[in-house]
Parts: sequence; C-alpha cells; structure tokens
Amino acid sequence: MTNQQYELIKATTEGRVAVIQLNRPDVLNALNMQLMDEVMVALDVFEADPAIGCVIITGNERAFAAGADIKEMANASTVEMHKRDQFAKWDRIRRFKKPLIAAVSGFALGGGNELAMLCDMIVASETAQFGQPEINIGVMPGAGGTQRLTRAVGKALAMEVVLAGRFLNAKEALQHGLVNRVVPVEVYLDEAKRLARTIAEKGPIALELAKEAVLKAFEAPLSEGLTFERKNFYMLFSTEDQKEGMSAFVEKRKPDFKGV
Ligand code: CO8
Repeated sequence: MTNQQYELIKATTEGRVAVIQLNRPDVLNALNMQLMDEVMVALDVFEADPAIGCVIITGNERAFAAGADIKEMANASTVEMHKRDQFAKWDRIRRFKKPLIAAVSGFALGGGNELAMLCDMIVASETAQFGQPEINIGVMPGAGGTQRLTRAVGKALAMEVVLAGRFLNAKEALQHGLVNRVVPVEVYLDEAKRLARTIAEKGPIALELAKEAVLKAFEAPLSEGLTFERKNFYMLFSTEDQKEGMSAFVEKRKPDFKGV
C-alpha cells in the first residue's frame, strides 16, 4: 500500500521520524478493523525502512482514539469475534522493533488507551484523558488494558479505572507513571517529535536490542532478564556502530551511526 492509498490514517516522515496519524475524526478515531490494518501496513513499511529511526502514533487534539469501533462489534457473536481475531493483529505492534511513541491529546479510551500503552513512551497534552470504559458497555478490556495498565499504575488505581470506568487526566497519568511527560496541547506533537528525533539519532541496532531488553523486564524473572540484557550488550560489540560510537567519544566528535 502506498501512502496515497491509506484512507483512515495519514503516514508521513520528517527526517528519521515517521508519524502515523489516526484519521477518523468524526468518530473520535474509533479503531475499526480497516484503520488497524492500515496502521499495521504503515508499521511494516517503517520497520523495513532503514531511513526511519523512530515512529510516532498520534490522533488529533480532541481524540487519540476513543476505543475500538463499538458499532463494528455491537452485533458480533463470540465465534465472529474469534474469527476476526483482531487482537492477534495487535501483537504485531508488540513485536515492532523500532521505538514507538504515542502522542496523545484528548480521549485515549478502551482500545485507544491500549494502543497508547503498546507504544514504548507516551507524550501527553494537558487535555489527555486515559480510561478503560468498556465496563460501561457490558464488556471489559481485551487488548491488554487489564495487564499493561496494572503494571503501569498499580492494582488499586487500575481496578478503579477498569471496574468503575474512571478516567485519568493527564496530571494523574503522569503522577502514576503512565506517561512520560505532559505539555500544553499546542505543542504535544512537537514535543513527541523532539523526543523522537533525539532517539532516532542513536544507533538503530542498539536501539532495537535495548528496547527488547526493557520489554523483557515485563515478561521474565530478574535473573533471566539480566542474562538476556547481558547477551544483547555483548552482541552489540559485533556492530560497526559500537566501534563508531566509542571511537567518536574518544575522538570527541559526534558519532555517525550506520545501523550495521
Ligand atoms: N466506537 C464507535 N463510535 C464512537 C466511539 C467508539 N468507540 N467513540 C465515539 N464514537 C462516535 C460517536 O458515536 C459519535 O458519532 P455520531 O456523531 O455519529 O453519533 C462521535 O464519535 C462523537 O462522539 P460523542 O458524540 O459521544 O462525543 P462526546 O464528546 O459526547 O463523548 C466520549 C466522547 C466520552 C469519548 C464518548 O464518545 C464515548 O464514551 N465513547 C465510547 C468510549 C468507549 O466506550 N470506548 C471503549 C470501546 S470498547 C473497546 O475499546 C474494546 C477494546 C478492545 C480492543 C480493540 C480491538 C480492535
């Protein structure tokens, strides 16, 4: 799919930073299957492109995404939901190798919050609101909300968000470690881009292995995670970027990483 063929997202690049903008503003970027398929295609394209070092997923000022498309699933049976296997596709995002930043303004609800939490970092505007309101429509989170939110903010608050449908405002999200930073709405995307540019300058292989090791902390016991980290660290000594990075430090110049 070329960029012109996307209907429900916009995919753009600025230098080494790519931006995927969810683009169904009339329905607060509700995540229907086509939109998510397009996000997956864009991620494939950016992952394969060595010119891209970091990817931002964003929405618009009013909504990052107000959840999965309720109208699309309202009449589905268990068998239909099973056959659609939407969530399995979301695992693609979990396996995305490059750093992913969510730039969130307005609503990040249900699947929207789950999508933001699948990213590696979240830059939020002061107007951002995070929630898992599925309980209000007779269901519960299905794409990681009960797991990732609990790991991020702890059991007590996660229970309130999931069981009472309480939204967290940007300040609360920052206070409880859900987001990296909160900035005025006028600059939230610029701030995400600034962070993305800083990251995208680093060595691509080091970024990939470091991201993999941090994510391992959520999956493995400490001893296994430490072993994994050490092996990734040693592995980097077979890259030219390691030689370049350390030589540049010694020679007091800026490194020129090539991703090899
Ligand atoms: N799905 C479909 N349409 C939506 C959704 C949604 N999730 N959210 C908003 N819309 C639509 C509204 O129907 C409305 O459309 P229309 O103008 O045609 O009536 C339009 O967006 C604007 O919305 P509102 O008029 O409701 O705007 P308000 O400012 O009054 O309210 C809210 C904003 C509070 C965000 C409200 O829209 C709302 O409560 N939305 C639903 C939030 C929600 O329940 N999200 C969870 C959905 S379930 C889910 O995400 C399960 C995740 C599973 C994983 C994902 C797998 C794909």
